[in-house]
Amino acid sequence: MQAGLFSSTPQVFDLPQADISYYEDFIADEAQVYQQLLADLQWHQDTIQMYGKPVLIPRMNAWYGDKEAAYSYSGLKLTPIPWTESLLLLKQTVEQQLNRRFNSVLANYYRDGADSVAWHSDDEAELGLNPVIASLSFGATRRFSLRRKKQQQAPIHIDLHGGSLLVMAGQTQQYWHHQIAKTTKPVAGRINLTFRSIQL
Ligand SMILES: O=C(O)CCC(=O)C(=O)O
Repeated sequence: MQAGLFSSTPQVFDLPQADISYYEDFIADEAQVYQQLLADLQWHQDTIQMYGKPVLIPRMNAWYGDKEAAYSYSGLKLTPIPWTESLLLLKQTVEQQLNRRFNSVLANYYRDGADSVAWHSDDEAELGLNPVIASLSFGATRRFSLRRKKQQQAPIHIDLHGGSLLVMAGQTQQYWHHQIAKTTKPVAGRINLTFRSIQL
């Protein structure tokens, strides 16, 4: 696999207390990378407790990273699986572009439009106060929405294309929630990789 970089000029969103950049065409051979990640990663569907009852989350996950980089997510304690070659290559490509290091990645696989992630922020203590989250997308385009935690106004929508890189930095996680809503439109699979740096 080749993680070919072909665009390095981002679209920057002018939002209060948020720092969001979007590189629409970041990975050149995204369809090939999608197939490789789908085949290679150890996907599983987690269960969370909701109102005291176990509920399957509506997407598949896999957590990879350096061995020290343990992480809690929606009440789940995740121990990272060691990096695959293709994830390492993608990590290095993102690190070069952003000039910063990541020690883990949460992979999400949305099988169809019924898979989603509800409004949340990546504000777990392990990530530090103003984390940089670098999010690569592969496969079908899905709508990413952002909404302020307080002073709620209409959400901002960004359609994340296969091959794109979205970077959330600064105070974004403190002041904004994000989601991938379900859609009734027929939509193929999508894989998202959110590179993170767990504070050790
Ligand atoms: O799939 C996406 O683009 C968002 C994933 C996400 O919000 C997360 O992993 O925290």
